[in-house]
Amino acid sequence: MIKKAALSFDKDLFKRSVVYNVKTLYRKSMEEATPQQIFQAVSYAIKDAIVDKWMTTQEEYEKQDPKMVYYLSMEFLMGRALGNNIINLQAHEPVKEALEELGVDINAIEDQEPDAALGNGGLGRLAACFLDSLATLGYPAYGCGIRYRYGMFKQQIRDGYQIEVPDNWLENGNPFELRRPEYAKEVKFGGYVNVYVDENGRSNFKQEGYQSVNAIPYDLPIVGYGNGIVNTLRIWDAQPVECFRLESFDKGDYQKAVEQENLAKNIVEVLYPNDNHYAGKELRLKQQYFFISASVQAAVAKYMRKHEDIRRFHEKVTFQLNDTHPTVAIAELMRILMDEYYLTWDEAWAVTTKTCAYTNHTIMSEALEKWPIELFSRLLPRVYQIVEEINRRFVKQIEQIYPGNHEKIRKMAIIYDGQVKMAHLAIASGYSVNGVARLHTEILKKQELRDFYEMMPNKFSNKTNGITQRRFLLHGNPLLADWITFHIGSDWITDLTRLTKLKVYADDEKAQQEFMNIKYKNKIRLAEYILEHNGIEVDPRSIFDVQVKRLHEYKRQLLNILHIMHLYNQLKEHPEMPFYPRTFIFGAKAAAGYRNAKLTIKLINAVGEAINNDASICGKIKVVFIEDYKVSNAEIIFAASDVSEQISTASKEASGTGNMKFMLNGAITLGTMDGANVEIVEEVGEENAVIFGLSSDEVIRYENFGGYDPMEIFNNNSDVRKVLMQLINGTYSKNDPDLFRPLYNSLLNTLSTSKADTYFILKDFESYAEAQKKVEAAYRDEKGWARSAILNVACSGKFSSDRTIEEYVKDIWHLDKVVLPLKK
Ligand code: 26M
Repeated sequence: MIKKAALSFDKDLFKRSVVYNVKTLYRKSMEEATPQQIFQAVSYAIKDAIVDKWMTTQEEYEKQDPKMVYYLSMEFLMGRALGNNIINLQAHEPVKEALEELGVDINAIEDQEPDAALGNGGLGRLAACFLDSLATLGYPAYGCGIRYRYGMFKQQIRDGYQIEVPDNWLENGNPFELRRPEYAKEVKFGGYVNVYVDENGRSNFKQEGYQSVNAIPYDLPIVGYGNGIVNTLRIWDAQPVECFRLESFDKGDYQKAVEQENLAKNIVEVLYPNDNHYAGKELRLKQQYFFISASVQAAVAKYMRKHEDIRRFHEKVTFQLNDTHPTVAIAELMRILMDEYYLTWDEAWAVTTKTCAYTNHTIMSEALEKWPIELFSRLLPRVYQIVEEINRRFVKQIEQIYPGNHEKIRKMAIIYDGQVKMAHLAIASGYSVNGVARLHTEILKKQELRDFYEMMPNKFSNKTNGITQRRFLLHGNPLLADWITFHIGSDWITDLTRLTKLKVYADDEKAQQEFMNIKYKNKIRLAEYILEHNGIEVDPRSIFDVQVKRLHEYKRQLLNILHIMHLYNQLKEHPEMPFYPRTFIFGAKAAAGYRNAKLTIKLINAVGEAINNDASICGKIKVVFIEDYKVSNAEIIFAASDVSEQISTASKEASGTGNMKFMLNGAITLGTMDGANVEIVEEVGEENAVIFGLSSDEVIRYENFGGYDPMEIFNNNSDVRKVLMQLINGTYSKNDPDLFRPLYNSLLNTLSTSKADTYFILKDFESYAEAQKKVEAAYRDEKGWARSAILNVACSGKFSSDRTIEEYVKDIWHLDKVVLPLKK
């Protein structure tokens, strides 16, 4: 089958372009060039193919003047660009052939690209999936973020411990980016606000005595799949503002110049590697205001190039706030409208409250952003004045609705107890609040944001997350993608619901065999990766049981590894017991300062070390910790997985998106009724997933009664007791028996300084172990398993980010699709 766009891709031109680029960039022939140099040359050749479409798209946006969404996010976890761009240009076949003819393997070239890891985990990757879907669906959109010099740290495992290594992703340059200094914006920090009354009697607010930096935009193309649309991800770099000539410095100027230079250097230096955890760092607030001020200024300037009346800004622009991190956009827009365009408060408010919409991604209370007033007002004096006024009016409104109810004000005020509460600001000032899975949204409405929901129910809606099938199936699992296309055609690439057509193959024995054979080949590919990176041999015929995600106590990697310790105990005690060989695979980065998370990584590696080298169990269990889990190796891992571990404490995982990527690749979910797992089970049927553990209602009920008593389980369950004792008797830490005591304490807390087992690991242990037995029994039934796996793929249609984006467009953004003119 020859694709339309493949015909329009000029293979010979591409080949000449690659050879030419190698020559002009490196003065080398193809034979002499290194793989990295060929990667650069190929990327520039692909960029050539993108640029025309990019210009046409942007010209068309100029002409048609459609409403645009600005997706404001501190994080965009893009992964690699080259392979994805080739796929979305529908040029994979010709490019692969062309490179073969040049004696080059396309996969080896793709492997040369460092991941663009400008994000931590779920929230950052969701932003990347959304950009792919927006472009593919033809919606006018900008992503706005920060061009961190260093992205998410590289993880090395040394002696079982995580070591963080700086991610110098720009070392060899970024061939796809475009520096655009002509659109630079100045961003001001600190100083004080003076009020001047002008000749019209108008008060003018001026920030003075400030420090400033220049924000320089770098644009990255976001290629839509096969539709000629190319949107823009704009990430901002910081440069010092040029002040005076050196010789004219007096003492004060010199001091200021040095400080401004440092400010510019520090601001975009590094991504904070915390996931679901707020630390209250001053530099983090600077990062937030830096990219928000630049982005809002740019959006307003762009609007004013074509329009007269700033009062109608919201008709052409909507800002989607990716969690509270960009929430300062609300006050910044108010500031620009009032101080620079002289709108009254009411006029500015009318615009702002129709422009900004907020997505909540977590109910973990430690993730809520609350800035100390002292810090906030010192750094952003004018913005703080505006937040104060928003708060004053909001509190007045609460008092009108709930007269005399101080409790409401205490719980809902934007400024309270010396803190600025960013979620409250976002909800009070935005026109939309959404959660990211049905259960999550219900918990927001009934628990966390209950008061806000009661006061303004119409703002709330659910938008269940999704993922892009272009990256996580078409690119990551080409064997399965081809098999699917062979059976049902290629429409699924842009309409994932078409996968339901695969249902008829679920009971077809030939299809089952083909499907499992593809899974087997993908398992060999992962086994090779593991052998190369870990030096561990794993059997691709064993069950690949996988938990890959950020390391966090609520995600309960500890439950998984405790259960592995238990299985190992059983195998040692009963060597003859029936046991289907299993490969347990982990991948996870821990925030650098998160002690229990880092200790869990050490535990996984210590248990792996012991089990993998114990000849007496004949290799029945293997435990592998994949170093540096990231988007590029994730694609290989999902494709090769049999079992998808989604075992968070019910109510804690807002949605999860890894769960969807596993499902799309035919893994069976072993999970709690949490986040989007609930909807996954609803789609595929509970007979095709394995569910265990407390429900979110049960968890919340326990929490409201101050927790539960894990000692009871310790006393009554000898399996649990044995495993827990192994944490503190040196079984996995011979030289330091106390090494894992903090993990033991987190579960039992004999010191009673804090609550014990707050994530219900022991409470759910038995249920989890039962569920794992069901997994084994199910896998032994080869046909039954193949059937379930195929049905998982067939029922995954709902979880495309294309569906999610269509819902945002219909309910929140109200955008129109852009149609490109036919090429002459
Ligand atoms: C906050 C302050 C300082 C430094 C970092 C942060 C921070 C960074 C990332 C806080 C939270 C961050 O991400 C939260 C996150 O990734 N949430 C996940 O969002 C996914 C997409 O909606 C969901 O699928 C996951 O369930 C949710 O955990």
